[in-house]
Amino acid sequence: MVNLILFGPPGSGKGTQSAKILDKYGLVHLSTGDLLRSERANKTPLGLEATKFIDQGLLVPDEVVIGMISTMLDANPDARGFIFDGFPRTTAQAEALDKLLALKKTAISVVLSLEVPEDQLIKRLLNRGKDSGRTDDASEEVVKARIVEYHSKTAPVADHYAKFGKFKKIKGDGTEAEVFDLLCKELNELVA
Ligand code: B4P
Repeated sequence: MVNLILFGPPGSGKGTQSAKILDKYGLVHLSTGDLLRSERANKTPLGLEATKFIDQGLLVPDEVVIGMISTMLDANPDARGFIFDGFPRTTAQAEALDKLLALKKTAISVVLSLEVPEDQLIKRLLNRGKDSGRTDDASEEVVKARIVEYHSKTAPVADHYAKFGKFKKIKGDGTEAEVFDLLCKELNELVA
């Protein structure tokens, strides 16, 4: 079983590259961002609660996203592996994920971190905000708040997996195809 965490700051291309990896490797895609947006679109109590955080560029509370991931793991008992996109975003989420996977007698295979300079992240997100309708891409203020949140709460997740020798940086500021090629080089070795 191959379990990949696609890691990186907001706008680094996690969602974009996940879509390409799914097509090629047939892993199950678990994006907490997509799951939260779907809850929000359906106006569920969880979605309405999450909206308050997302609109300010803040992370949604750990217990909410950990619960969603736990449900999705149980819902896919026959998966040959998972891509975790946008999760874990805190050390508490990483510890919870490790435990959930251990219960299923598996573990994270590798964390691939998309490295993109901050000015490009801001440009990409504001550009997407022009027509995505995403409130968290709508203003420079909220985009910058997301990047601050990333540095304070998400960046430490890198150390958590580096301790186990599972963390690898990938140059994320090339074209989508160039970044995908770099990711495939890593994944081909794992999947073979
Ligand atoms: P996410 O949905 O995870 O979104 P993201 O970080 O904005 O995007 P991503 O890195 O996937 O970038 P993308 O490929 O789309 O999170 C949204 C919010 O949900 C969070 O802020 C938080 O509030 C909440 N949330 C989610 N997970 C959570 C968790 N675990 N805990 C707590 N809260 C959580 O690319 C961005 C743009 O760049 C696109 O327009 C794309 O076309 C462009 N792009 C991509 N690759 C490019 C390239 N190589 N060159 C040029 N442009 C590129």
